[in-house]
Amino acid sequence: MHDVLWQHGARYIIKLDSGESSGLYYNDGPGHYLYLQPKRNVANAWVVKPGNRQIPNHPPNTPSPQSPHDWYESQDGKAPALCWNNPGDPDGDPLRFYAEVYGSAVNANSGWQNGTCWRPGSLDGQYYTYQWHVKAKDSKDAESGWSTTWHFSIKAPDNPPSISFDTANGNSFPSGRIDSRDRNWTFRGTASDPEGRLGRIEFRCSGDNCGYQAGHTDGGNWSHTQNDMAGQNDVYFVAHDNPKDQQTASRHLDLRIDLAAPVTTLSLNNEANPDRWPAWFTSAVAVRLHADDSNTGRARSGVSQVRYRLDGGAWQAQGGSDVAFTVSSDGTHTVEYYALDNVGNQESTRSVTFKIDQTPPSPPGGVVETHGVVSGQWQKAHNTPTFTWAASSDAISGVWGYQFYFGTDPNGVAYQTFLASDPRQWTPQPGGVRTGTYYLRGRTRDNAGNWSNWVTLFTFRYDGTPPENPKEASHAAGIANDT
Ligand SMILES: [Ca+2]
Ligand SMILES: [Ca+2]
Ligand SMILES: [Ca+2]
Ligand SMILES: [Ca+2]
Repeated sequence: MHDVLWQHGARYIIKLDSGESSGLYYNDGPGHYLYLQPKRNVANAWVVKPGNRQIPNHPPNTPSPQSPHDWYESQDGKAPALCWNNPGDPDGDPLRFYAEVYGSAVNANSGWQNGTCWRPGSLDGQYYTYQWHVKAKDSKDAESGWSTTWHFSIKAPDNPPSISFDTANGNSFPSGRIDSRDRNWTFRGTASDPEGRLGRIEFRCSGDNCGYQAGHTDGGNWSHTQNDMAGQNDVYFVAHDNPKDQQTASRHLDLRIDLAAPVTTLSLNNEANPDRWPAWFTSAVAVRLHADDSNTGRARSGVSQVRYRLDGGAWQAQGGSDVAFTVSSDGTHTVEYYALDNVGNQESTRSVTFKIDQTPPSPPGGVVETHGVVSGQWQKAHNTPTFTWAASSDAISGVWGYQFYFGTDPNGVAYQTFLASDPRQWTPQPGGVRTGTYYLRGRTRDNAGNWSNWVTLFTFRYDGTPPENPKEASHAAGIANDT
């Protein structure tokens, strides 16, 4: 009966037996039984605690290192975190772990801990090679064996170098940009390495034309000379260290080398094409100068000023790229001009000459009728007048020629043209004129195209009508008969 009860989970059972060897069974703890009268196959008395039957404990499985990998090297001067797996326990017991750095120049241990990582911070700054392993313990204090041994090293830290790019041809370029027309450049700066293992200083350049290297000095006070640079270039330097060849770049210089002078164009009265300028201007001339800067590659510094002078006078400087002025006096004029860009490139002096004549010539004068007819007097002897005149004068461009009118209109204009080189003689009506009053009028033109005003030069009067009475009659116009 008691066997059945026990096997079915009765918690406590006592049985008394009347046999020769009554005894007592009792449980005094997990896994331990006191058993009296063991030879008896029928116990006299028992005490049983079901579930407290002896269950053997198993030690944990042995953990394995996980990270960092074996023979890891720490570069920052500090110990790495050491990690391992949780290998589990055959009984499912919770585990704790004990890692240790051992057999090294300096040692350390984690103590028993729950986590599976441990950073041996006491090793920071101690630059040796170490070995480590780990073991586990279950909640019943059973321990695994030690894991395999892994290794790591803590290296002295190696920081990158530093570099400063201080000057370019002595200019500290606080804006990061230099405009210049210099082609040869010496760059200077300093560099250092925290570990004192500074390597080379490297010139870096990209752009229109980086020229060629003409000198280079590495070291804490480095320098670099580059010749025949041109255009826009991005310049900086890179410091290297040893042995890891860590690299640090300096600040950049936007170097713009403009070698091209501006080009200035001139217009007269808004006409820039000299082929369309007149030989002579007959009014004041508006002179305009406009300069455009030329570039070298992508470098164009811009026009700073235009300089000019008129007729050999004092040079004038005008900031910016435009100049305008008026020339109003007669004569031949010369404008010399050039422009400068912002880095001092100077255009070759250009020169333009033009002429102004806005003064009319003197009108025709000195008119003579070659038969002796007197201006304004009636006469009947000559009805085919021939006139001569004196040359007009023109102080500026010279006399080009004349125009004459001959007719009955006292205000008549535009009849016959004579060039200055033609004979100054005119017989306006070779067939003769009828009775009447005729006016010779004329004007003079100069080579610039200026005309004098029309003027009446001669009044020719002819009366070919016979008188009605030879003694008494008189001409209607009042001319006396010559008997
Ligand atoms: Ca266990
Ligand atoms: Ca270094
Ligand atoms: Ca330029
Ligand atoms: Ca003139």
